[in-house]
Amino acid sequence: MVVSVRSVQDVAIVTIENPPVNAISHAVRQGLLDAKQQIEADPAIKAGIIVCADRTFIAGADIREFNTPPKEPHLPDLVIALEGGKKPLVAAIHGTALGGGLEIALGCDYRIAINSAKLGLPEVNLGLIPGAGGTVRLTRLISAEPALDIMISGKPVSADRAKNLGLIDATCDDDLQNSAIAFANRIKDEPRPSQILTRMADYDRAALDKKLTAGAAKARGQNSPVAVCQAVRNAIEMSAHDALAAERKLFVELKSDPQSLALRHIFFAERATSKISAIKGVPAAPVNQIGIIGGGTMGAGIAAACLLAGFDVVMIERNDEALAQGMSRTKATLANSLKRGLITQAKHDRLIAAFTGSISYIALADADLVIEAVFEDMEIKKAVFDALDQACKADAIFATNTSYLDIDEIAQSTINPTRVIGLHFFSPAHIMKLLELVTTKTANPTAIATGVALGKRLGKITVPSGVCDGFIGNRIMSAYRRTCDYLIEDGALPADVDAAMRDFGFPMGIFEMQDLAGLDIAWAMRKRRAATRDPQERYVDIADTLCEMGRFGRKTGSGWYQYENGKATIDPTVTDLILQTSARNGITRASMTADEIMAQILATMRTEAAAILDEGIANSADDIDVVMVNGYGFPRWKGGPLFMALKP
Ligand code: 3H9
Repeated sequence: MVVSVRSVQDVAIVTIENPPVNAISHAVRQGLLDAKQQIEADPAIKAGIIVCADRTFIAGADIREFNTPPKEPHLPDLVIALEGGKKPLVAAIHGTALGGGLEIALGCDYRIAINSAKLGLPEVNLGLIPGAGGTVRLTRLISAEPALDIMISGKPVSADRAKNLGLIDATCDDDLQNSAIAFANRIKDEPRPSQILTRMADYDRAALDKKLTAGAAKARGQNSPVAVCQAVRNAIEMSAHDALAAERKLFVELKSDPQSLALRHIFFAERATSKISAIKGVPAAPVNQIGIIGGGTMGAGIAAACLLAGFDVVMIERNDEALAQGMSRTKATLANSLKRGLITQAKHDRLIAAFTGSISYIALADADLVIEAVFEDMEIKKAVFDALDQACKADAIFATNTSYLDIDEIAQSTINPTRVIGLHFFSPAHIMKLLELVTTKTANPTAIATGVALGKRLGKITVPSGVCDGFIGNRIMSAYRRTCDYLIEDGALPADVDAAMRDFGFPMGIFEMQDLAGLDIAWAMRKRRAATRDPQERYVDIADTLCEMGRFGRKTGSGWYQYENGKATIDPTVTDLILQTSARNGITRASMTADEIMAQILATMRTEAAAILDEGIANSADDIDVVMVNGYGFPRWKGGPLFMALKP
């Protein structure tokens, strides 16, 4: 029974138990409707409470059911049924009340939440809008502006904020169920509050209009934020009955919108990446202390990420000056988190106390896991791993953050290659969600399981990858960057390629991105590889020439573009260089449309992805989509290059 009813004197307690997150499946909808009817029919019952078992209140409609024909009772009708009747209902919220979960709570007369609870309508993240009256009830209950903020951001609010907004009526520290029973006993004989649909919280029309216009403009080609704006407008301009009908229509349309299909695909794909069959049932090694080798941008960022996740961290650098710089980079990140209110002063101080540094590897004697993030040079890395072999305990796990180097070779240089894995973070490491877990030929299941567990603790999406040049993400990016070099030699200009990518939905184009990251690192790598490059392979040397001119991107004021006060402009010098290069190589330049540019970029991504799958580097096409969406700016609402190919 996913929904059960028991009573404590004259209060009925309706418990939903549908693990893992009490999503509203057909059985839950039917169970709740039956429970409501039972409460109404039982003369001994004066009020009811809806509460959930396990870790959370209802996390929303069951997204998996969206791909099957809808079955009665439908959620909007259930909410209306809860709202009607003679006896008051109280929603008792812990964990998260999301989407349809919050809509059920809005169908109750009162909402009480435990202090740690979060409440939100995140449908926009799935390419949808709330479809069970949420747009209308939330807008009318807490006012249009905050309702719009909640729905358009998709971000949940804390119980405290929800109380201030009037979204919930009471909070409690713990013992939610007893607090809810006490609450129900207080209100059971009082007149029932008016239904939310009959109310209309005050709002400032001019401020709201500004927000609605800005919200729709920021959508960048996404349909659901625009639909949210429309639904909020409807909620204040139409009768409740009409606004509910209009919401339903928008929801049903969006459910079959390719953007929603893509976002739902990514939602499940992200949760599947770390379910690796080879480590099923294998426990992770316990990790308390993490060593970080190198305090550069990556090392310092990884240290901050580990501290924020509650680990003790020891940073190792080659001398006192480098150590001081590295540690202050990490501390600056923590200070920034404090400034932005993401952590409290007490937590900040705890993290600082958990952070130590040394110029001696001996300080790693107790480290359970060490992550190396030094300069990308095989010999330097091997020297680091040699030092780790000497200093660390026998069961410590070693990881390298290399982006390109052969981790099998690094592993083989150590005494025990089975404990070596790759943990490829993305910059800024404490923010970027993606983590590539590189599994070498020799890595043992415990080391891999520990990498997965670490990713989870850090709040990352961990995607396993085999060893190859660039692993999954950088390998695909190198391939399409090469294609973009061909495109500019064949007739496009960098600004054409960048505009095509931005129009497609990338936050920036490949040339803008190179200018931001700096052109010098890739140049150094190309020079290292020059000797082994296939002379038959087409090679475009425009980026090399830019570097020879000292144009390393934004940091030097010029690269593919010229920069003034941070603003990029097209530089005729670069345009001339491109035209001359085409002429020198006997290429007749031909203009290209944005669609043609994107078709070539996507085709390259797919060809490289197919090779990656063939070689067993990635476990699945979905994993590749997750990497491209979370690490390389591929628009989430298009689902990834492989999803697009399968479901255009
Ligand atoms: C909606 O409500 C529409 C309505 O307005 C109108 C309808 C008419 N359904 O994320 P986790 C699974 S739209 C089905 O790893 P966490 C998830 O796949 C919905 N399954 O845990 C995973 O399965 P598995 C609006 C769901 O603790 C497992 O639960 N709601 C759903 O890191 C654990 O998930 C949302 O968009 C679902 N709704 O985070 C909320 N949710 O174990 C979406 C989760 O097989 N959910 N699963 O891999 C979340 O944001 C997070 O899952 C949550 C927990 C914060 C709840």
